Amino acid sequence: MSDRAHADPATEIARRRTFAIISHPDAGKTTLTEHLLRAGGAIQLAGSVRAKGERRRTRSDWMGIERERGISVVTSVMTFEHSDKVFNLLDTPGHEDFSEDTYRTLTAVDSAVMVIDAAKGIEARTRKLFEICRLRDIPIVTFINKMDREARDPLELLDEIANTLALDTAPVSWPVGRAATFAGTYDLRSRDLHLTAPLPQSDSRLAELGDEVDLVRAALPEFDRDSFNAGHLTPVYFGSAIKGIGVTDLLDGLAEYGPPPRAQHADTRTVEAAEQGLTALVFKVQANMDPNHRDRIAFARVCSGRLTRGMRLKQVRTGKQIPLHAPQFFFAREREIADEAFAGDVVGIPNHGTLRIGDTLTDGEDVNFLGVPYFAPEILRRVRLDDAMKAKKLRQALSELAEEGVVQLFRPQDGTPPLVGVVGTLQLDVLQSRLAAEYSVAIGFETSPYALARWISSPDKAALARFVAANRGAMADDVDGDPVFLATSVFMMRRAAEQAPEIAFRDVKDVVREASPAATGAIG
Ligand SMILES: Nc1nc2c(ncn2[C@@H]2O[C@H](COP(=O)(O)OP(=O)(O)OP(=O)(O)O)[C@@H](O)[C@H]2O)c(=O)[nH]1
Ligand SMILES: [Mg+2]
Repeated sequence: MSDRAHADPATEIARRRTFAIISHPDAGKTTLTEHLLRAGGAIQLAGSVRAKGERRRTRSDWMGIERERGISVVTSVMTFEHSDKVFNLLDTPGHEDFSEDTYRTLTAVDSAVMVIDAAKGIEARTRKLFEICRLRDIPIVTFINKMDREARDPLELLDEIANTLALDTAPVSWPVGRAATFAGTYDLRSRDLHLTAPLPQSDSRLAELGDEVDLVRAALPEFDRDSFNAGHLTPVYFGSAIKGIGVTDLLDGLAEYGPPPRAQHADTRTVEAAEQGLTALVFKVQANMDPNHRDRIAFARVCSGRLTRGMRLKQVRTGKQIPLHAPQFFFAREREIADEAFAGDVVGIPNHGTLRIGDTLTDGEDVNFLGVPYFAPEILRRVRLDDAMKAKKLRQALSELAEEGVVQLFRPQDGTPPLVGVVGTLQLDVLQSRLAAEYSVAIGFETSPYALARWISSPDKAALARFVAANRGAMADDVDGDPVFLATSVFMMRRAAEQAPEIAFRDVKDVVREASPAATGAIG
């Protein structure tokens, strides 16, 4: 990321800003991402979402199905440098069917930008994502978007945030004009106007601004860094992502007070960002980003220490040594070799399936980061293969995509064809579309007799073995080989649980097997 030879780690860590953009679908996360990159000087011309048949596209929605449908399906990672800060930006999908991907991403960030559609206010997914951020002590910056359209009153929106989220709001900027006459923002701290074009002194928007600012100053708290870091207060920006208004305000704010890399919780201890030893957490895997080379990238957040190209890392789960030949910084689909990276950075590590979501990588220590969850699927389907000649290819493709977390895969122990499990049906569409596009395998889905899947475990290994033997026809292995019990109905699941009180049936699995129930339960 930088040319500085032998950069000082403390200085490097202090200039990292690693954040996710979160919200309800369609609030404008990808559009904001595009304009943040533009404001950061990272790209010349911002693309737009759903620019049909046009060459200029957004960077972060790069996958075929994302471009066809104009929605984000996976988190996109972008690392760029601006005003002496290194930003690692993660543009998450808003749709709840992809919430696992978003939740995993939230294990890798130090703050989040919550985007709100100014006409709609706090929507259901935004609220849920906010709650997850709060559980994880992730400070929130708010961007009220689409001010170029008919919007609700700004004070009313601030009220709604404060009331529904129990969060103090400190506006940092204020909108000048509204909807069609939205002309820019006023910086409440520096008192500078950031307008798209100069306004004459006599413009009524400036007079209104003066009155509103007096009111806002009297009624609302000023930005306070400690309250923000503690999660009690959110700084609020107004703007229009699509017009690039208010975006620089936000970027400057993140540079100024966005929290630098924080400590991360692990099973044996808390790992501080400033520690010398290298630790990193794999929170995302993405296959086939480059259609010409069937590659597979594990995205890891560096949690402490300095990562350098050529070093060997220990994969704590297996004890294996992983050579780091070509770590990469990503810019959506584009990439460059990372010679070194520091705490806060997100690096892509090409591999052939060795690295899994939830893996901890270190320079030797046996420590496992917590909090990368899998949720029990709501929907189970059997995969129907149209061309029997492709059975082997399908098997491999399903494993790869399941390791990536596109769907969950359950292989019944009685040898019947695999089941795929999803939280929402859009995941099935993504599976189908990616199997066709990336593996040339056409599939359909058939109903499965099973409705529920639960991970089972027990401290009493003999009891577990007895249960598995007695229920062989309803047992499956997940992608890690962990045992899963399948039931045809809630009633059947309950009955099985009553008859085997020594077995725990879980609907959340933390990738770290022995994580405490508290660590997994906090995510739901
Ligand atoms: N008028 C207006 N439209 C906007 C603005 N920002 C985004 N949009 C539009 O809103 C739609 C959704 O934008 P996206 O950026 O894809 O939203 P998203 O939050 O990334 O959506 P998901 O990733 O699918 O959750 C697109 O049609 C955008 O062009 C804005 O500031 N003003
Ligand atoms: Mg998006």
